[in-house]
Amino acid sequence: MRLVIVSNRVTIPDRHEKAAAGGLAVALREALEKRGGLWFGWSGKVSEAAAAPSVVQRGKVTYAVTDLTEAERQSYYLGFSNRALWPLMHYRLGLTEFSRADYAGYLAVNRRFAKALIALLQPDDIIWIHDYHLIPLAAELRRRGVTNRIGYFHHIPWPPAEVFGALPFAATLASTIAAYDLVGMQTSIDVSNLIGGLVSMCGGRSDGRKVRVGRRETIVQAFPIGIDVEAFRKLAAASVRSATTPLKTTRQSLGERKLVIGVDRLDYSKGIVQRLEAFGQFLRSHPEQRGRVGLLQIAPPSRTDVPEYAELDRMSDEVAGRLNAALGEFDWTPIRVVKKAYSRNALAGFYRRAQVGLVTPMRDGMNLVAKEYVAAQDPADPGVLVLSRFAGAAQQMGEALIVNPFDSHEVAEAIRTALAMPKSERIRRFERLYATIDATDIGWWTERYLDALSGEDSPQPATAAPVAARRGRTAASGKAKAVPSASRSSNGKTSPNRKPRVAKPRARKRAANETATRSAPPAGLPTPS
Ligand code: ADQ
Repeated sequence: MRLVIVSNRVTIPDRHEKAAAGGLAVALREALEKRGGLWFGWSGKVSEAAAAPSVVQRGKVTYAVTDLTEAERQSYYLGFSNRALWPLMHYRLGLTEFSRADYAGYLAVNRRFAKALIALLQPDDIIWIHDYHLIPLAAELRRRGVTNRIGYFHHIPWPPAEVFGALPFAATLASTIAAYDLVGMQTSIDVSNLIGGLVSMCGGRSDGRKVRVGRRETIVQAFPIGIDVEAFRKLAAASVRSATTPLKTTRQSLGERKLVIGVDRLDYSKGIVQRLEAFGQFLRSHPEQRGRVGLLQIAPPSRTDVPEYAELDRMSDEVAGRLNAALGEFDWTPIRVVKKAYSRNALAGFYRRAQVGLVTPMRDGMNLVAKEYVAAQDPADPGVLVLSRFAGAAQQMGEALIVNPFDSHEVAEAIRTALAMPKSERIRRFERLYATIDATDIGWWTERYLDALSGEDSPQPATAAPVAARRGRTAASGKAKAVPSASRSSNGKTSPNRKPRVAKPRARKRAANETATRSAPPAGLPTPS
């Protein structure tokens, strides 16, 4: 069975490239290489006329990419996807801008993608479509007679029907979800919101896992996305030894000062401005900390063509400047905002150096930075994760300090608690967090989703134990993995004096599942915002 992946943007690796930057891109490419497959989507380029896709072969993977016209980029991508769906899905009705012309452009691009894709499909392909740009794609494929198994994964939150229903044509768009065989969401909250919407807006019927709209039945299930934990752990451990990574330079420039780190695309959903304000609040409430700790906020600009993003860029500069002027000293700048992208190596080194990882989105599907921060820690002296309760990751990562990002005092106090936390407690929290993210890493996620899509998975409720737990092994590797613990030294090697802890896979998976569901409100209840 060939795997066909469809995503809004597709980057064709150049021939000499060793590894792509993002964990998701790497994981999807690996899944394709294993089975042999096709990756279809937008090239990221704009051209005058919508031409047939160009097809490039790299090993066992065929890349088929198509350009957009400028009108399509404006309506489908910048307009409906990023000015209507993105804010709406992040519960930001005030920022949601709907235009019928943009919606028509969104549907037209999905139609065009469907037509182009059909020409490339084989009868036994399984098709995996990614994210909100392409919600109606399966319906367009079905309309043209495609009967293959088609799955969808929604990377961002899905809001309750009261919010989603504000979108004109909400029911029409939501009902196109029924064209999929399997819909993957990040959390059980997203699952119950989507099912609730399909029932209340589209007349669907559901048992909480399957939903029937019209004549089609779709499974909606939570698959919390993970990262390549082992690779990230190795990168971070290597950064300690390397003389050239930014970690060394950061150490020199910070001296003994503690570091709080934030890493995000510059996006209003990430709560960057609110985070800067909370750090200012922390310094005002705890003046003894001034000069002893700094915040490094790494935030490369994204979607700069959308006005709300340009405004955020300006605001973050303004707030950091104001706080630095009010609280800084001649030899200490409290907040550094760096607006550029870094390599995975460099990021891993920054995370490792930081005593506090500050991940405080106002709303986020999952948030991979929270997982990367934990993966990068020194098991013998780990930092503390402060995590927004509105990140999907909070459903799994209950040992972080969970905060409400709308309350700057609460975030400020969590920073204080994290900085003062005794080592034994930091280690205890780290070990549980690491075990969770390791048990549900990116390999586990890809395998579990594809098993479910290809029908090799047995039925389970939306918040059920990970498949691998029931198989009694880790899905990613098929065998038990050692959890780094305090018995490992900072270079990642096992200390001869203490035995490494090897988590029992069953227990680890159970722990992962317990933390995955602990902080979730009962199914059907909207999350507070
Ligand atoms: P994003 O909104 O992009 O993803 P996130 O999950 O945090 O958010 O992933 C961002 C990625 O970009 C991380 O891997 C991070 O390391 C990287 N990154 C951020 N700043 C960087 C910098 N300055 N330099 C280099 N790399 C940087 C969407 C959803 C999320 C969901 C993911 C995956 O919004 O909720 O977790 O998809 O499903």
